[in-house]
Amino acid sequence: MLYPQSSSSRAMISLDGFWKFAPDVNDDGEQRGWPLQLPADREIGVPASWNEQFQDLMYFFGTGWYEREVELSRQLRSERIWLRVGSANYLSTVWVNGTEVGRHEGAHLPFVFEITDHVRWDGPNRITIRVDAAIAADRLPPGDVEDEQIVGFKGQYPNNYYDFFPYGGIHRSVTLFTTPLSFVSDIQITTGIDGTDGKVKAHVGLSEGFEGACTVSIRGTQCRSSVEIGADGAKAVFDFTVPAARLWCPEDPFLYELEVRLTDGDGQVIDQYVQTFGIRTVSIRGTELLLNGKPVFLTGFGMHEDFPVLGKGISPAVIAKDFNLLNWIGANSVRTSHYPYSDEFLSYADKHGLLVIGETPFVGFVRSHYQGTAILNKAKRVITEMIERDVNHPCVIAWSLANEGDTLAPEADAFYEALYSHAKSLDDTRPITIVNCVDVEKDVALKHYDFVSLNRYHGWYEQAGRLDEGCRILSEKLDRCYEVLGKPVIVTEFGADAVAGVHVDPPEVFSEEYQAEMVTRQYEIIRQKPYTIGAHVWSFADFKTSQTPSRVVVNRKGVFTRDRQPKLSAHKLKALWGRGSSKKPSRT
Ligand code: GCB
Repeated sequence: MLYPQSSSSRAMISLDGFWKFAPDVNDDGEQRGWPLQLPADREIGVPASWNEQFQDLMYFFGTGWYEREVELSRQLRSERIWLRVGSANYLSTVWVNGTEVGRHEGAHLPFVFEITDHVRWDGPNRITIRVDAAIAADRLPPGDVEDEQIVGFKGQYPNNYYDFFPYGGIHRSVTLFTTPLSFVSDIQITTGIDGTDGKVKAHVGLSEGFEGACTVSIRGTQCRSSVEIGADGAKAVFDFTVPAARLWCPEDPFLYELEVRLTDGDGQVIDQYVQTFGIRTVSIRGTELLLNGKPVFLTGFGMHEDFPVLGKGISPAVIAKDFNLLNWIGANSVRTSHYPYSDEFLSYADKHGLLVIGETPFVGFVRSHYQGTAILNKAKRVITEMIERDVNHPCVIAWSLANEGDTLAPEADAFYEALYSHAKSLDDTRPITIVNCVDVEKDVALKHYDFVSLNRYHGWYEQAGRLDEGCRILSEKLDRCYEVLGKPVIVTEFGADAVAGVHVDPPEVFSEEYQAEMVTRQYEIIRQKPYTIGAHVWSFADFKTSQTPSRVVVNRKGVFTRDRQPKLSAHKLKALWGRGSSKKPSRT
């Protein structure tokens, strides 16, 4: 799916700002005619979760309705009109002027509906969006799972089961955009390297019925090619060689621009779309992760899209701040725990050279999810949406298809193998992993994946307060993991809660000193292992969770506070990573 863009052939109108809002406490808004007129007495900010904008909505996990009006310029009358929602948690239904135009399931990926036939040109258009944020076992991520199946997070409030707050609402931008009648509908770019040449393959999708020329060029190079498209052709493939290519990497995140132009028989430009991309390769060789053929060690964090008041709503300022801090501390990578992040985050990462493991929203699958095909099919659909959206981002170097599912259950074997093959069939240019938190010797799923991701809390959930013992056990468990699986390992989570301002010497749990000592010591243990490809501290910043005795209002494992102030651990990691220990010791 192409990100909306304004160009000589396309217009964009942002619908971000204030929308009328009504909580649908009895879930009967539709019967009461809300698609035609919302009886809203309040206005709410979009994009942002509804929960922190009004106190009475903090613990509202039902259905919320949004409405706003927009008038369109007559100049757009000959165009096709589309409505795009960057993301909304969880089930969305959209009406335009009272007519339903589409529904989408899923909290973290965009959806687009064509609304051309429902738009009026003689007055305001009413856009209504219903967002059902209920927590349920068959949603992704699943919540309210049958009690006996739950391993952790039992009895928390609300009962979402995964460890982040189940915020509701429209979390990413809402945009109206236009395309011409015939238009570029899809671009997928893959790249390779041959000596100093870059190899670029572009698959270009076109809307049905286009007849004319499709010309593709790479700006700033001699690469240019054109094909004639007949009425039956909806896809064209282009191969280019870029001599002396500038390879995308963290030190030089150079982005090329691929321009697609559609022209009619008279040579008039009908549509134009520019897609950025980077020329780079990612692979696993033995125990190494290679970027452009060179080993790279991932240093950084698992994080969350989470900020006070915004909840899970995106803000360019928060993205800029987070990247500033990632750069300050010396991190080269993050995992989008535990769901696909915004397009805007990934585009920023492309430009600033941050390496990203892109994760699905499959957190904490339990045995019942592996029965039948309903969840499997739903999960495959999400993987498809995620890969189609993100495939052109050079920053995304790997996919993580699940976090901490029950991978001991025998049924998990076939389930995770099916997820792996599905993702590989859509993208064979990136390594794929799942994140494990159980005994690797009994794990039935990891063997299907290209590298192993481990979440380990020795010195916190286990060996709490006993860091020497925790460090020793972590080291032994890592070695055992490599012995059993023989695959490269990244520790995707290790860390401790620290309440900012709590100081204890000698270090004790919940103090800044304990967290700082734990993450720096364990980081060094992980880095020294010859088979590791990365170490991600959990977590980048404190984040909101459900209420439970183990959480002091928020999860405090951030090395930054929720409002992004550094704890002692942030200073210690900065010193460590700044001294060059974000690299592997050389293998001689
Ligand atoms: C984990 C989960 C993460 C939690 C973290 C914790 O293993 O993957 O979502 O937030 O532990 O702090 O308990």
